[in-house]
Amino acid sequence: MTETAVPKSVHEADTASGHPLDPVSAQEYQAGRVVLAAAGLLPPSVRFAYYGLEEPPKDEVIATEATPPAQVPDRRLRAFLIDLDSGESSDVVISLTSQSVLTRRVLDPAADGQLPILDCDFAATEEAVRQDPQWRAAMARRGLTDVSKIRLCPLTAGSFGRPDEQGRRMVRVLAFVQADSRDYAWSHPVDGVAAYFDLIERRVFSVVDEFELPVPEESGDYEDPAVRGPLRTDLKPIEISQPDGPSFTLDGTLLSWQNWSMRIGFDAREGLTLHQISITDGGRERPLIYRASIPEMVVPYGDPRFRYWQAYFDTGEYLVGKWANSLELGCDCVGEITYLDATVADDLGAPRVIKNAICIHEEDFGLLWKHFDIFTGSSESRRQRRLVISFFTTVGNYDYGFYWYFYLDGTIECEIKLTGALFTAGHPGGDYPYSAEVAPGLGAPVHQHLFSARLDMTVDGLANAVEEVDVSGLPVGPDNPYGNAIAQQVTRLTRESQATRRADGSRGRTWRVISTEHANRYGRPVSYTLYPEAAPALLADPSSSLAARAGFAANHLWVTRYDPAQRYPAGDFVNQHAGGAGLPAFITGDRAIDGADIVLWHTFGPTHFPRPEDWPVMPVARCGFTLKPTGFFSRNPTLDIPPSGKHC
Ligand SMILES: [Cu+2]
Repeated sequence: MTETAVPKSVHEADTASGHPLDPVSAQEYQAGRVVLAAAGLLPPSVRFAYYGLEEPPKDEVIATEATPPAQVPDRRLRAFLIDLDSGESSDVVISLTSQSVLTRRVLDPAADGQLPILDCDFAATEEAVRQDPQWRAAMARRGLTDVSKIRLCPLTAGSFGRPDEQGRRMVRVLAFVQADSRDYAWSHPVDGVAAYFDLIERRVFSVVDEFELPVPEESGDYEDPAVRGPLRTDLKPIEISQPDGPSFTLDGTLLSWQNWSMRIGFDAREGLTLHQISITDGGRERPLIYRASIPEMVVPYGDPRFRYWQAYFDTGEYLVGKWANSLELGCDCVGEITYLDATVADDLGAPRVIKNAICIHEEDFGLLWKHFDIFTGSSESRRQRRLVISFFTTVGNYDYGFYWYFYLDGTIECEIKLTGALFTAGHPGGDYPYSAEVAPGLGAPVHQHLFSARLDMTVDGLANAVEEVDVSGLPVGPDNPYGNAIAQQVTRLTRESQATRRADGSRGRTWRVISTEHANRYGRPVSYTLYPEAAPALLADPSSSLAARAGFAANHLWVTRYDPAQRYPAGDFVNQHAGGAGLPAFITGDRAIDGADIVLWHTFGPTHFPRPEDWPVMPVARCGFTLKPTGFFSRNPTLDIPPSGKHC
């Protein structure tokens, strides 16, 4: 334990500031249940596959703030309800203000897709599959007769247009051996056999048994001294202390730090959401991003054998926010930490508080700037620091940390930390191209982690536009006789169809979000630039089911005109959706985006060929993107940062 401060856990009562974008409180979830029950929508067989805030449209929120106390927007909740007996799935929006059901749409699962996986689907699947005679026979053929030692993963099924799967709410189930309650099951995959399970009929309707590979035996239990060896004893403590406390303030959900200001939100589906991010400059509050979140991610696997269907939309199918961890001071976070609890709903729509779900703190981040001047002899340096807002979630085998960083110089970064257990398979030996051998006979198939950031930009107001900026060397010519010229090529993206772009590291490609109303003192539009990492986009063949379902991941950049209904890049109902929803559908109207209220959607993330060093637990891998002010300020905005010590 290296922390010196006592954690401050901010509880729900403290955060209920009455702002229209505040997360749903426990009382509100309960009040919403009363409205739904009164409407006859909650018979005992109904479960909540999602339950959260239906945010008011942007113009209503802005109007409320412009002339308080103008009419406060209607407080609305959205619920995805599924009847476990009939399978009937519905999307319901209710008003807490008027205590009424506003809209209710019953889904046609064959066309609309299925609602997300429920908490109860995990236990129900394991229990039922273990009883299935055909699956048991497949296990017995592999010498696995004690089914109590087999753990099962209910995995989202995708959509392959098969008649026996059409409209059926289902999961595909892979098995792992767990010899005792401490055994690390991911070490022991049972490959070649999958149970296809109907979640409504609660039965296995098909067992696929394609091949046999020995179940790998080597233990991966990294907590076992026999596996990890003795712990090191030569790491001296590092202590982080802020004797005067942190430099930020939290007023309800309003977070202020240095010149930054934003509201903190949390949603069962998206996890952390940031709202109304602005920066004060010369006494003037300048809006930057109305809403920032990571509303989708997909993890498609690249092994074409019987696990070809493996692709998890952790956000749209499993709801990453719902699986948020309770963070521990001194372990997950060190230093002067402020925690916020998150309140989500369980399968019954009852509130469940995740203690310490959101972590807020400041970090020293090395040098901000430094110069020794050879003419004056002056030597000055300043320390950079950043405000960190984060949460961590565990979806099945993987653990993901979502981090937003705000820097003194106006830079914003989003970073995802990927860690946890690789999803494993048997390894057939030899140079099998689609999987790495990470322990004897244990394979870790290649996969991608593709995240989609939704950035509802408001750079100095609602009227924004996007320019693609490439850089290249110019050929020798009359204006470039020595061939040293380097220039930017700037392309204005004026329509949605034109703004479906790929990153290009060879051209240093960036995207600049400019204000079409405000210029800087050089007469050029004020702007913020998105710096992508330029890793591969979706690698699945364009004709594949996956390419249709994860259409958003085909491009690194999309720009759409703001529409409050367009929130999820793979569509509202991702689970078993046949494809085409989300961003590809959003842009079919090919709206004009020049000088409009626009939303940027950015796809990023690693293509992961696992290494032996990623096993048995993976050191954190990182991915993300950066937003930097580009002529947003007139000069370096940090000249007023004081030296950090008297001797500096
Ligand atoms: Cu990975």
